Amino acid sequence: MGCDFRIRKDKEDKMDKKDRIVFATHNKNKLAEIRNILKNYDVVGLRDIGCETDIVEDADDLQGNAKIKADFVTNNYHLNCFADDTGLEVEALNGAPGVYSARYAGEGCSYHDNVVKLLDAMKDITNRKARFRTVIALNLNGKQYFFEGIVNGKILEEEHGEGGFGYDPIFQPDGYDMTFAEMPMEIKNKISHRGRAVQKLVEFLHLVS
Ligand code: ITT
Repeated sequence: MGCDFRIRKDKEDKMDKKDRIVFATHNKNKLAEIRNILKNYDVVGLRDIGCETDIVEDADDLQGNAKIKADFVTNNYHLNCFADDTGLEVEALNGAPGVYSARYAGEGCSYHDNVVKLLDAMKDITNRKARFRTVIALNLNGKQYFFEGIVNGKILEEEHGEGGFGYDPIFQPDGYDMTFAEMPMEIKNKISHRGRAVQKLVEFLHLVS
């Protein structure tokens, strides 16, 4: 009986204990979004593992940058890890700002500087079609996997909403009459580029666990 109890307790402890996975980001907004989606995992950020390094993302596409970040953690900390890179791709600007979305208005610029620069670049453009694209690189037990998520929409002519981050106040996803910055996080997470890529990651993690 004592033994039965111990087995049951061990099982319960195991069920309570969430699998830990590193999300290689310093971006608190992204970490909060992902924790909200991956509720069954103990998702920790770079700061949580004591990594203060500003990992240089110098690849020329999203997949390359996601790989650089995930590999940095796995090579230096020997942990399972995933990393994402996201770009806002505007059709009339031939896919810009794309892989340069974070520093579109220059090194050290703010989210608002980027928004202002994009609105200015598009002031005479009527084709407002754009999409957010996320690529996730996952390093799991010595193997590497990639997942992609896309959301189509358009760039508005002015900012709307206070929520979200980055280009959210000017991006309106198809099928909605509000920007990402006007939506509750739960809705954004369901339909967003990152949400969709993470959904694929979650399905994969369930398959392999
Ligand atoms: P890490 O590299 O530390 O993860 P980051 O801020 O550089 O964080 P990304 O490379 O993923 O983030 O994204 C590049 C830029 O794209 C980011 O700085 C934002 O301006 C924009 N961006 C990313 N995800 C976004 C989202 O969900 N909504 C609006 N803008 C977003």
